[in-house]
Amino acid sequence: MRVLLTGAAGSIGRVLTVGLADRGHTVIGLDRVPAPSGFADADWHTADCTDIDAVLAVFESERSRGGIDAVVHMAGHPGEAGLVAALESHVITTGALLDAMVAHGVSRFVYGSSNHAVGFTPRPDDGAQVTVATRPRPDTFYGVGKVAAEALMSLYADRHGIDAVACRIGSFLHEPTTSRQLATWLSHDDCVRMIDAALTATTPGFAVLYGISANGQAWWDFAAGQALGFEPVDNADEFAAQISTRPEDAHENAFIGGPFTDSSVVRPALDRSE
Ligand code: 15L
Repeated sequence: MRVLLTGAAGSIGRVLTVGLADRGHTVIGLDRVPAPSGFADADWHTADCTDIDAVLAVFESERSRGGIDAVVHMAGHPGEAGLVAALESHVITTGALLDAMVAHGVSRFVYGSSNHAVGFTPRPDDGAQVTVATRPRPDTFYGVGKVAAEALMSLYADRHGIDAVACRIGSFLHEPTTSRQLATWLSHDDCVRMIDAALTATTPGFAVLYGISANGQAWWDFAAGQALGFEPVDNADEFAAQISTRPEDAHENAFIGGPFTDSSVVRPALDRSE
C-alpha cells in the first residue's frame, strides 16, 4: 500500500517508516520538520496537518505518483498541554486529514490514539481486563483530544464509509522500566505489527484496539486487536526482574492512565500562559 505517514520524523514515525517498508508498503512521510536521514526527498512532505490547504496539496501532489491508499496519523503532541493546543494537535489535524481523504477517495485511516482516552478508568482489581467497550474517560486534555479525534473517525466512518482504526497506544518504548509499563508496554516490533494489521484488516469500519504487547500483566483486553489480525509477540514480563519498585507505583497502577492522573498535571482548560 502507498501509506501517508504523519509524524514520520517522530519516535513512533521513525520506527514505522522502516517497519512498514519492510512489510512491503511504500511510506510517504509527512511532518512539520524536514526529512530525517534515510528518507528520499521525493517521499517526504514538510507540512502542518492543522492546515487543510497544505494537507490537500500533499494529496494533490501524490496523485501523479500513484496516489495514497491509506493514512497513518501519528502526528501530534504526545503529552499534556492546554485544551486549545490539544484540540489543534489531535482533532483539527484528524479533521483535515479525513477531509482530504474524502476529497481524494482514500478510505483507510489508522490513528495513533492513546490509552489516555480512557485514562481515568480504574485498573480492575480482580485480574479482569478493560475492554474497548468501556466509556471514554480521559485523564487530561490530551486524552480529551484523543476521545474527540476518535469521535471524528466514527463520524467519517458512518458518513463517508471510511475504515478508521483507532489504536490506543500504551507505552511505546524500547523496554519497560516501571511497574505500570509491565502492563502498558508496546514494543517497537509489535507497534509495526499493530499498524500493519490495522492497515490490512478487511473492512473494519470504525474500530478501536489497545496497542500493547503480549504482556503477561496486561490490564487491557487483546480481543479487539486480535479481531483485526493484531497478534502481539513481545512480553514485558521478560524485563520484570530488572524493574525495581518505586513509591509512586501504587498511584501509577491505580488507573489506566498512570502518571497522567496525577494532580501535578492539572491545569486550566484555557491556559492564558500558552
Ligand atoms: C501516551 O499516550 C503518551 O504519548 C506517552 O508520553 C506516555 O505517557 C504513554 O501514553 C503512556 O501511557 O505510558
